[in-house]
Amino acid sequence: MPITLHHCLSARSFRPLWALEELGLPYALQMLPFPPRALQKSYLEQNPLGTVPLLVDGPTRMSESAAICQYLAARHGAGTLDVTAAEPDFGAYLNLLHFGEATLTFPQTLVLRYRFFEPAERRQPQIAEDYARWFLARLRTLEPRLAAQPFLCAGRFTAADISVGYALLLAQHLGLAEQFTPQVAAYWQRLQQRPAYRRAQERQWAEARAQGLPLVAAPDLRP
Ligand SMILES: N[C@@H](CCC(=O)N[C@@H](CS)C(=O)NCC(=O)O)C(=O)O
Repeated sequence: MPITLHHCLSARSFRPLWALEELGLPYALQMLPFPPRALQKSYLEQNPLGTVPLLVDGPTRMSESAAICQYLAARHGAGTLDVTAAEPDFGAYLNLLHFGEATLTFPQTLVLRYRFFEPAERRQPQIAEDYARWFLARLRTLEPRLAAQPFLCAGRFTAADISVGYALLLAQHLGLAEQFTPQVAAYWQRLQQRPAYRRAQERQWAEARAQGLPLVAAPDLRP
C-alpha cells in the first residue's frame, strides 16, 4: 500500500506533500474540498478532527503537519531531510520544525479567519492586524540565522525548512510577503526554486483538476 496523503490546495498538508516530493517517495494524493468537515463530511470517518493533513502509512495515521514531516524524514529519509540526535543542530532542528507551525502559522490562521473567512459582521480587523504584526515580529527573528546560512540549520535543507517554508507560502497568500525582511525574502525565493517544491505545486493542481475539485487554494477562499 502506498502512503496516502489527504490534502486541500495549499493548506498545511502542503508540508507533507513537499516532504514526499523531496524524498522521492511514491504516494497517493487524495484531494479534498476546503473545509472538508463541511464539504466532504464522509472525511470525518477518516479524521474526526476534519482537518488536513491526514497521512496514512500502513497502520500509521497522523494529522499534524510538522510531525508528519519529522516522521517521513526519520522513517523514509535515509539520512536526508532529517537531523539525527547525534548532530550538534538536533535541538535547533526540532525547535525550528515546530516553530514553523506553533509560532509562525498559528497567528496567521487568526488573520485568515478574522480578515477573510468570517462573514462581514463577525470580522475583527484589529485582531487580524495584531496577529499579522505578531507573525512578522516572530519571523524577523530568523533574519540573523538566514544571513549566516542558506537554510535554517545543520548546514543543509531539512524538514525544518519545509515547516517554516509553508508558513511563508501562507503569508504570501495573506498578502504579508511584501513585509518580509531581506534575508527572509531571499530565503523564500530559494525555497520556491527547489525542484521538489515545484513538483509539489504541480502535483496538487494537477490532482485537483483530475479529481474535479475547485481550483482555488484554501487560503484564497472567501466564503
Ligand atoms: N496543527 C495542525 C493544524 C491542521 C489544520 O488546522 N489544518 C487546516 C488547514 S490549513 C484545516 O484542515 N482546517 C479545516 C477545519 O478546521 O475545519 C497541522 O499542523 O497540521
